Amino acid sequence: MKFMKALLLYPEFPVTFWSFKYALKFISKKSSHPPLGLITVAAMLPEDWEIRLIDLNVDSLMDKDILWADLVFISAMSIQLESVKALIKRCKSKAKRIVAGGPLFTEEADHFPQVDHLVLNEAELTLPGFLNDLQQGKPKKRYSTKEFPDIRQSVLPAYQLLNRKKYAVMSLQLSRGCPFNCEFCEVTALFGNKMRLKSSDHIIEELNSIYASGWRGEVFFVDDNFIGNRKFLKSDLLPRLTIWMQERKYPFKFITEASINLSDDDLLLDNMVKSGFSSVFVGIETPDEDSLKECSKFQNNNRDLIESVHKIQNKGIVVMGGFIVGFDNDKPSIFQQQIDFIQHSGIISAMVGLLNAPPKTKLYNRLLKENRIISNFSGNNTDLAMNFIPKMSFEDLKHGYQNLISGIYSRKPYYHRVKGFLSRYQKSVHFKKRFGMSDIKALVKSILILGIFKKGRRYYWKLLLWTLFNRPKVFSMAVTYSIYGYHFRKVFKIK
Ligand code: B12
Ligand code: SF4
Repeated sequence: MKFMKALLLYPEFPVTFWSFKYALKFISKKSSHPPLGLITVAAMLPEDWEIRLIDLNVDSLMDKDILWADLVFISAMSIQLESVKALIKRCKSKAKRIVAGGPLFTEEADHFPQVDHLVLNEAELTLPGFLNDLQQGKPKKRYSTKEFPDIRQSVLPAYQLLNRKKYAVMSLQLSRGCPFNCEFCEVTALFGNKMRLKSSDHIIEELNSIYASGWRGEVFFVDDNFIGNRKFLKSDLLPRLTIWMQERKYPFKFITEASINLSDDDLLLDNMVKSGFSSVFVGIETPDEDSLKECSKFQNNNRDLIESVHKIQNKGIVVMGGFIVGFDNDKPSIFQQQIDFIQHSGIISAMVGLLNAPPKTKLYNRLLKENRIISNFSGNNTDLAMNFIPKMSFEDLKHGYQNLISGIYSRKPYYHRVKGFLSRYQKSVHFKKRFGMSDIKALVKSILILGIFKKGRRYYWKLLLWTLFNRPKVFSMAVTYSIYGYHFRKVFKIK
């Protein structure tokens, strides 16, 4: 293969709920997660190519980097669109050839005429064709597939390219796809319904690589639904993970995403705790049974959702939750119902968004037939925008949404929720790490910013003092959640 200099670019994220931008500065990090898709692509490029990775969320891109490259590779999700457009313009002004892939381009390929090569869907299937044609000197404009690759054959991501000290969390992936069919969800459109998993050996190899890179701390299994194959987890992966973690004295804290039926399986929960899982993101969406039926979220129907959340929390796993308003079945009472639910559940990081219809989803197709789609999908569900006409008036929805946000993120209800959660939360015995230097720095910064300079100091001090005297084992969590609260208030512009 002809020698090439490949510049891999990850566009900047705007400030959003998940960017954790305002929280990261307390721990001197630049970005929460590394670009796993891009380092996976990097590992699939010919060995003799020279590769440079610039994640614009953690490093600056210089003109000399662009001039250096023969080929520029861009990976992005929809929310990075503004930065993508700027990058394309910049690279094109220097006459560079661009190769693009990832969810944004896969879903909206026709919107990027300036990209020379759209290598869509999962790179395991489409990238080899592009590289082959490039070698022959006749690369095409578009490479796509309707197939889903067997990810047991996936390469080990090129973790060594990352500037790892700048990230708060490291990522790896066990599976792609989800067996459920929620109407609004892009995951099944992008990755299918059939769970495709790597082997335990594969995962251990990836963990070894992350460990060898010197990483310690939080590691995110970026699966859409980690528990899509529970039998494999219980009989194979989790026992192996437990041994691996025990041998190294629990160097990582695992985080993942899972459906609520996790709470139905005690053995699975116990195994997850033993193998080092500390938090899980769960799509709760809504406490309204009719709206759950409307979006085909049947796994959430007919259950006491609060009890399910508490069950997971009581095992020692923190629950983060996704919530949506704007379903056709939503009544004016939904906003207060969501507030009550979130406050009682003790879910601190509650991602509440307005319903949007990403292209290629079942929801998008239904709304298109009903002539209700009105604009492009921005990828951001907290920017007070919807890309379709809702049943409730948009003004009422917007107003209700704003009340909902202030009902859970204003200082009083927020600190109240944190205290309620910490008063009953039992931290897993496996994580013995006490306050380290970085925790001390975060504490000092939080004292300066939240305890001295900012409004609402009394809430901060009340929580810290209460925790210190009543629940000292979770004191670091009280500090962390105070910092998160600051981020959430800034993102939602709560004074
Ligand atoms: C981990 C994750 C996150 C993490 C970290 C994100 C990050 N920096 O990487 C967090 C929690 C922060 C997050 C947040 C959000 N996320 Co997210 N996230 C994921 C998740 C679960 C895994 C991503 C991942 O690492 N996958 C593993 C890698 C290997 O896969 P990949 O990136 O897709 O790459 C493959 C291909 O796409 C392709 N490819 C990728 N890039 C390139 C580049 C080139 C050149 C080529 C050739 C190929 C190629 O090849 C790779 C190998 O097959 C995906 C779902 C999923 N299964 O992918 C959603 C997903 C990417 N997220 C999504 C969304 C919507 C969001 C949010 C907007 C949610 C919200 N409402 O706030 C936010 C926005 C982020 C922000 N900062 O504000 C959507 C994106 C849809 C879209 N059209 O863009 C996805 C697809 C989930 C979904 N709902 O369908 N997310
Ligand atoms: S459970 Fe989650 S990932 Fe699976 S289809 Fe529903 S929203 Fe998508």
